Amino acid sequence: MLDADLIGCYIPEINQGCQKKKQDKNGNEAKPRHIRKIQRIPAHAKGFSKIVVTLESAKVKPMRIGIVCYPTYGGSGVIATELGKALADKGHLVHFITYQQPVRLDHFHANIYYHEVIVPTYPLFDYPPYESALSSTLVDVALNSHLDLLHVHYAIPHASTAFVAKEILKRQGKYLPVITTLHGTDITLVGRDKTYAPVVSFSINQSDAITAVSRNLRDETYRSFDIRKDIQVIYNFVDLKRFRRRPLAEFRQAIAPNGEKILVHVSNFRPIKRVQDVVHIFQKVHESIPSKLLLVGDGPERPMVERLCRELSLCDDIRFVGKQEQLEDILSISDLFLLPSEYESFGLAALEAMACEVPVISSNAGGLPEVNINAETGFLSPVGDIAHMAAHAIQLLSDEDMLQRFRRQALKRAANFDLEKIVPQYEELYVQMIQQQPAISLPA
Ligand code: GMT
Repeated sequence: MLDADLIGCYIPEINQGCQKKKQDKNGNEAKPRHIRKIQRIPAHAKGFSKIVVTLESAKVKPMRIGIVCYPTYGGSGVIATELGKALADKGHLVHFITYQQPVRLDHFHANIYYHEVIVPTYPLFDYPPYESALSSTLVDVALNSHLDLLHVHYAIPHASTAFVAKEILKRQGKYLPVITTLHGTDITLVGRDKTYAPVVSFSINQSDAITAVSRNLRDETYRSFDIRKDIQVIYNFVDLKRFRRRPLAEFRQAIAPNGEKILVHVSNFRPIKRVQDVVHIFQKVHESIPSKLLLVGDGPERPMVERLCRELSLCDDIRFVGKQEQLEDILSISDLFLLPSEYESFGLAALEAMACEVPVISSNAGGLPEVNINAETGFLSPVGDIAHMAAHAIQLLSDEDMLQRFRRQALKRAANFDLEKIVPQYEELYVQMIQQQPAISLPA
């Protein structure tokens, strides 16, 4: 195992202190060597990932990347964390700057650093100033870890805190390009609220690059705000090596002992997810097909959903399994994924299901039609049309040939969003941002 602090010595372009400048035979400074590719050796148990350095050349030079995100179970935090891990695997140095360790950041990785944002309290503060603490931490990390760029996920309040940090750094002679990724409710729900809108609009416009996770979200952003910059669509991604269907017969037997079909829903149980619709759809399916429903996740709607299960006398066939790390195992035993959301900018949960060969019954809201293809990888219905969704679920579950075909098609579709295809799009954007770095003149 390499010492985390020494890793830069193995990547000459990163740690100048460990590198002797090389000269060619004419005495000119030699171009930097191609970086040595870092490979990750799978750890045999949860814990440490080993890092080895090989001499294979890679196309992109290593960068020092700061990532800001919500560290909780939300989709934006998941994408930000998985992106950081994938970038670290490719040899970049990744610095997470968050108020708590991101949930999917569960392994040691020599190229990953974690900086906790501490928000000191004071009797005067009814509302501790998190944004100021974050901006100050960003300045500190950018200077001391020599960040090349900052990538913030979810506009509120990350885009404005990044802007403040960038302005402070500029006055200290450091240029820090800021990339803002819009994820969904930061635009469509919270961002539009007039309490936040002017700041959201201003700070998005101040970002050096803006990305949105679907065409729908990009268009919604242009509709809602006066954005005078290009918004690049970079879709959500899935790690197909991790999210793949595995034969877990014993697990399946434990959940569905009599060969019942298994339906699944994964979310943070917020009203926008319409989890009560999930239960109503299941009720109709259950009336004609022996079936079980797994509800994965937790959130504010859960008490109402539990009450509904009791009212409909479905408690024996619906299991609340809470927040789960091994999502791929649950998806591996599932036959159908339900996502009747009021809005989804993309629907990462649906993509992860499709990668595990689980067809999706979803609403047609937001960016869902960009992921779930109607009558191919599942079915789309208008928001709230429980009868339509249930009818399609019954149709699929009662036709084994059709179900198998949809499963193959779901996997094929998910492959378009493989991590290996999407992560390089972020890398290319980073390179562009670093290359367009303007000269900074210090204030007199
Ligand atoms: O709102 C949520 O459900 C969580 C939210 C987030 O930002 O944490 O998820 C959003 O971002 C995901 C990753 O980009 C998308 O896949 C989800 O569709 C999106 N959720 C909504 O738009 C409601």
